[in-house]
Amino acid sequence: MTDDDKILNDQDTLTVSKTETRRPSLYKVLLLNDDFTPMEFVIVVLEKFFGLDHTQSVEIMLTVHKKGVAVIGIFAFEIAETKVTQVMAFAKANQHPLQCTMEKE
Ligand code: TYC
Repeated sequence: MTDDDKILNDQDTLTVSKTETRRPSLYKVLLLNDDFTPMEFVIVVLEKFFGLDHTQSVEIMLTVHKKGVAVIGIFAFEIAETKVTQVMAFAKANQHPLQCTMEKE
């Protein structure tokens, strides 16, 4: 429940109604390790599609490399979906088997 909407109608009667605002569900975007995608390519992906700086990108790439998977961002559904599509298309275009997925938080 948030702000009240106050409307003064033509009989000068004050109508107060509640506006329901729903926060959008959030989705985790996950990057998966594999044995073939070059480390430098993964770093470029993180910089290019997730706006991370080089240091953050190296750190996250190494986390995925060591642990097998990492959450690389949390977004509303359509943004998460766009990121996954962009990463998968970029990996495919460069013939790397890199996998990026999303799941509801
Ligand atoms: N394991 C890869 C290698 O040794 C590097 C890598 C890291 C691949 C993260 C995918 O999401 C990944 N070249």
